[in-house]
Amino acid sequence: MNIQAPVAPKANDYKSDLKPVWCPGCGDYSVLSAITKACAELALVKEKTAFVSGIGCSSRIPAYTSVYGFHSVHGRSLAVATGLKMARPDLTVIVAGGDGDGFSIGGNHFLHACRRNVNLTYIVMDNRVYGMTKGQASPTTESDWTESDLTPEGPGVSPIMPLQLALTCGANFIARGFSGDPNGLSKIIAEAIAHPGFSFIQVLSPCVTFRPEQRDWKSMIHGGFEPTNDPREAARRLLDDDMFTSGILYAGTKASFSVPKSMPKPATDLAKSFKRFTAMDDVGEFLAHALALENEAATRYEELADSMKTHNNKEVAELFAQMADFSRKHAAEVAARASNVTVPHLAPWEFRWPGNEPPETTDNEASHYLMKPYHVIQVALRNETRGQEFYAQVADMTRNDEVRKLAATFALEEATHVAELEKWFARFPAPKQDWAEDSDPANSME
Ligand SMILES: Cc1ncc(C[n+]2csc(CCOP(=O)(O)OP(=O)(O)O)c2C)c(N)n1
Ligand code: SF4
Repeated sequence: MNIQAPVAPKANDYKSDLKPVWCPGCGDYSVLSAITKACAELALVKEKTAFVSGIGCSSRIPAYTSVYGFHSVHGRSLAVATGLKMARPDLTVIVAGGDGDGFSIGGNHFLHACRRNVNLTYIVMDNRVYGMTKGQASPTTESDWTESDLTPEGPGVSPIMPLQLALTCGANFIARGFSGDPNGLSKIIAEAIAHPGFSFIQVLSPCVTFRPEQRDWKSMIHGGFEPTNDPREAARRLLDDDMFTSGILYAGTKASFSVPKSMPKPATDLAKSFKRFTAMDDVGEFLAHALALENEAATRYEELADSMKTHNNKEVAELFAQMADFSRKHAAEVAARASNVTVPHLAPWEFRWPGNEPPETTDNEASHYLMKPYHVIQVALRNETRGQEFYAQVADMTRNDEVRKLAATFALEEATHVAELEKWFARFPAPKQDWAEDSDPANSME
């Protein structure tokens, strides 16, 4: 933990200038106040504090604070935070998100974060619903809640019990708080941050829009948990829990996880790693790479075509499907050349790409559901150029004449595709600057 400063900071020092876009009355406002108050109480150094979240209404919270923030991917906040803490053990890392983010799509990360016991503080703002996507049931929703059109007769399955899960999986600090008691909550949060290892706080934070009945939580919440460092005693207390008991349930004594000293360092010399990955002297191995390169490119284009179809972006879906066809044709041409060569079957880890994936595979972040045909051409152009560079490198480095000849031919073919694609820009001119603005977004909090 990083303690600062001769002048005692105030909660407001940890708030950003952004005005939260949560619905009026949403419990998350008070959670924000409790967190900033806890930061002030501990006098955390802002530059040494990082706040990581996933996706959801609650996951917007880092932007409303003035510490470093990372609004990451749905369900992946704990993975991001774990990586961050491992790389920068000097930082105080706080993680927050919703019950959907943390227990549904991110449920697996939650189990392993508890057992790994990295020194993080994880605050789940639990409203027993997916707020941001307009009110679907989450893993903590009551089995008989019938207000969602998706589950008109209720989810019909028992809600999970986050505190029980955290205890059995090995979290070192476990508590429950309530947004309606921001002072009590800020004390719990401060204790959690100061406690070593993985600290988990379930905060009951009403979604007044999709679960208006949760306004009654203020009359249902009650104290009762007293901290113990005995997991059996904590388990016994949970047997009597009605899901509204608040306080610190468990404060364990396990040491935090830290990176073993012998951990290998990531490669830093890219040029060296490129050489190691691409010097290919065997014709069969080279053709196995060429086939995989085209087939993987086609598969990713097909996935993108499907995804665009789902978003009703038909023109772009068709163009991606066309790109997939081209890649499949190229794969067939490579296969024809390989007909009298024994091409080994390589396991995924046996491929020697210069990066993590075949060079013509579209990056996941290159797509956007509102993208235009112009962007598809940009994406395809980048892929073909990378393919061309890959083949040119192989031709340059190999000691086998046949591989050199084939790789040079493929590089030339890729160059032809690049030239061809460049002409396509005339067919699909650049879109207006506001192409990414959605006139009918999935949910707007403003
Ligand atoms: C990979 C992925 N799947 C689904 C979504 C859609 N999505 C956005 S937020 C959300 C659930 C939010 O619920 P919760 O985590 O409980 O947070 P709340 O909005 O209630 O605060 C979902 C399913 C997404 N953004 N990304
Ligand atoms: S939808 Fe619910 S969780 Fe989201 S801001 Fe509104 S009240 Fe809060």
